Amino acid sequence: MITNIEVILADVPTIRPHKLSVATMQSQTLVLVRVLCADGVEGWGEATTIGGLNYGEESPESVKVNIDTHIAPLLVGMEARQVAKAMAKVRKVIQGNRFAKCAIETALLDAQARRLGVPLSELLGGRVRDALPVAWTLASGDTARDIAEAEQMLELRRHRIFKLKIGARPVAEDVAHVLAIKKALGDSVSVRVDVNQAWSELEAMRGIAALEAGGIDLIEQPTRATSQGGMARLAHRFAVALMADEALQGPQDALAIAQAGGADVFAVKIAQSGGLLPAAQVAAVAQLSGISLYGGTMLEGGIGTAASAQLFSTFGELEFGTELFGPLLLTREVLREPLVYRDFMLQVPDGPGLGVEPDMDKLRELRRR
Ligand code: MUC
Ligand code: MG
Repeated sequence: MITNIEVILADVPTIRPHKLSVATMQSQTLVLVRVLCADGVEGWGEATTIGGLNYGEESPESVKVNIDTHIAPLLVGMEARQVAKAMAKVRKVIQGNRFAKCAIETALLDAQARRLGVPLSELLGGRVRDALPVAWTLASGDTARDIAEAEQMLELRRHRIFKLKIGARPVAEDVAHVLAIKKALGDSVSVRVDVNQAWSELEAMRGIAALEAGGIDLIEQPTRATSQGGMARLAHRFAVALMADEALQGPQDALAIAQAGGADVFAVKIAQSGGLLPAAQVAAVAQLSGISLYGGTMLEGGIGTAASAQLFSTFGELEFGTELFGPLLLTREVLREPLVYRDFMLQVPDGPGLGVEPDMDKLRELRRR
């Protein structure tokens, strides 16, 4: 039986300012959910987002208040082993709140997998890979600093895929910044951009043409998430891969985008999809439609990153890799044992459940009071 659900907010500074077109992050608010069960098993989930309400429509504070006030009372007293039944109740009664639902579903699945003594991936169909390629996001805002950072990552053998955050500056300036980095790093690394919706369709036509000519591999969410027609026209016009991120808020969007030809690649995000199982449905739509997969992040800490890794490990095809580097952007670790990044890959934890343990002493110190 589910006996208690707790939401913990913890503010952790980032290792450097992280500049997106929608926000500059100096710190990240981890949103962690802990579900306690009568049999002594507990499960953890994460609902971390980016920049308060700058990126998505749920904030750390709204997730906490909505779980505490509306979602936890629905679940306390229900059978903890019946995860699908519990989530069906939440999804029937609660509108929206995809990040909150994801954290709850993750915690329930973590608890159930621990009970069964298997990694969470085994409840999601079973893993087909034990390690995932991981991109690093260059977003210091400074070209020389980004190049130095990328060179350091190559040297450490931590990342050889780089995603550049652009869209805050005029198109020509952004293109010059990206192409300077591509030129410095050479052809053996993959350089991609994420515009986070900043461009108009006309700006996108100019920007994408120049980036494609410069050897950039992937263009993420160049235009407004709501402009499905625009993305479809751009995807039709250019050979370079276009990826949907903010436009993809669950299986229904996945189906609509696939039917409209609105993307070549899906950035699958567990929280943005509304949970691990809806995210698996997003991936299934992609696979059925010939759309490639990429494992996205909301810059979560170790819990959400492990949960994402458990799901992405089950994807047969993962052509564009993942960006599960969230914990590496933070100055503090909240797990007892950090996730392992080695040889350009994140090792998918193989212990029961998420395969990671939160460090309660560190969380006590970091949590908001
Ligand atoms: C996004 O839009 O993809 C992922 C990496 C990063 O730096 O920001 C996020 C969000
Ligand atoms: Mg993105």
